[in-house]
Amino acid sequence: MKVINPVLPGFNPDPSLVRVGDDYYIATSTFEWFPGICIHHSKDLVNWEILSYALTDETKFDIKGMDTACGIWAPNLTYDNGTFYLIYTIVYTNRHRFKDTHNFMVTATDPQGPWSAPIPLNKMGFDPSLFHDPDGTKWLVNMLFDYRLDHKRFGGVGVQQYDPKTQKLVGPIYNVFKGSDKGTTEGPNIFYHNGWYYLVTAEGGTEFKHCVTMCRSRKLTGPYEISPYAPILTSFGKDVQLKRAGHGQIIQGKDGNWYMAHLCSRSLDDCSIVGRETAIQNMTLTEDGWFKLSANDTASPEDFFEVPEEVEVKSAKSGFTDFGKVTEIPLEYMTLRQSAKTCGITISDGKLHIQGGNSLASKYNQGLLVRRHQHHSYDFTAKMEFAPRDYCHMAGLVCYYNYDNNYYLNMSVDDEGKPYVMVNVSVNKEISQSEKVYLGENKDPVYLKAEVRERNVTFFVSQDGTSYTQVGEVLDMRNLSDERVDGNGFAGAMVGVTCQDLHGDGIQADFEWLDYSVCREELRT
Ligand code: 6LW
Repeated sequence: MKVINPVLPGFNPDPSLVRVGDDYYIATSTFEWFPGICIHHSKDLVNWEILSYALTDETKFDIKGMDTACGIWAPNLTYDNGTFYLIYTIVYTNRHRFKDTHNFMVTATDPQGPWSAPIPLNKMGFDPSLFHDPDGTKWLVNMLFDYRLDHKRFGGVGVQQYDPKTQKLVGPIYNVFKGSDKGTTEGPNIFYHNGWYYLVTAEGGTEFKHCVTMCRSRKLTGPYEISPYAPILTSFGKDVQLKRAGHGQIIQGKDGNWYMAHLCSRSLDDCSIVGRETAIQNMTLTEDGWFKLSANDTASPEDFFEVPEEVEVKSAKSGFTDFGKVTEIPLEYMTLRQSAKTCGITISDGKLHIQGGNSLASKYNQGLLVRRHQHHSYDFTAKMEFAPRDYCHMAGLVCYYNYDNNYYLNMSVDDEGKPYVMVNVSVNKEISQSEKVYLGENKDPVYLKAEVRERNVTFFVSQDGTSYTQVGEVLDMRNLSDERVDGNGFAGAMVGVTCQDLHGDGIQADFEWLDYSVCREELRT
């Protein structure tokens, strides 16, 4: 049966795929978004749903004030003898020549938690993973970052033993692989099969030269030889839909076949508006003990992969959220840097309530609740009740990449107290705003809509939910992509609702429902 890629559409980068019996799990990076580390679950590699987030407790996981694209980088989820091991990096600094990359481990007997308190590991680099050697020992594997200007910044792959009893790293650090000629060696993970230690790494950088390199050795600590098929996956120089393919993880499925999860980007004009997503490829173990793509000999990512069984493809979860019918914030929605509770985002009396927070330019106390932009064409609509008392009170619908890059259809009042909506545009350091569209007297509720159609997004307002008026001009969704934001772009466009209180006298916005409605041509089931 053919399965369409990506399996995890939208901002779901750096996949770590693990199989536990008949269950598959994928952990992905979340950066400054809260909660931390998204864990998807599937029974068949076909149907996936968000199972949980691993880092939900702000007392153990504090990313308040983090710069954009810092926070949680590539996680690694493994399982051994009844315990799930989740390793991750909190990147505190990623500026100029330095990266402050604190690696931690949490464990659980159930991927839905509770997860243990974080165990500090090291700070020598990012993309850590845990290797469970068949001999019973455990080893931390991570890329080694080198700030010295006369050394390669990506200094190779470090391997050091981890002692579960003392929860400490012990013994020497072996630099087992300095990288191929592709460079930028990261995302290292090791698995053992048939007498070989296989080392899989991401190389070429997560942009358009990204690739997956594979090595093997008879000894964990090397020496490793590079596969003759390397790179075993790359989009570079290929006419493929899945660009930026890299950061791979290979597992053996319950059907005995081999699969590789990897990140990719369905970019438009080389802009990854839907972020870096997760796809799966079929892998073949060759006669001479190497892994290569099953579908082609050019290491090109395929738009489809195969599973042996016919599986019923479940229809996607509805994008309509009626707050009269839910008591918890749906798992597809996220907040920034702090929990919904801390940000004053609650559900009661059949409505979502967002306390006014800081401006969208802030790294603190955001009253903002958004979900991943997972399709190139969809409508996002919000039914809002909001009674601003002055221009310092704003609330509405936002297409958000980070604090410098977002489009905000917001409602406020002018100095005569007349309510209006307009679109505030922030693209890196350029800011602008549309003309105001004044609302009639009966301003409660208002319906706010974003129509996203590939490269374009258009905003609308209605006071009856039927007839909509355009607000501002058509805007370019490509500006909300990894490639066009200043500095690091690692996340992906998000869409949702927000409220600001820049007066300090307390204001909230209430939402009866939110609707993320995918356009027909994008429907995949
Ligand atoms: C990830 C690393 C990377 O940890 O980007 O560019 C980081 N390479 O593999 C964030 O996705």
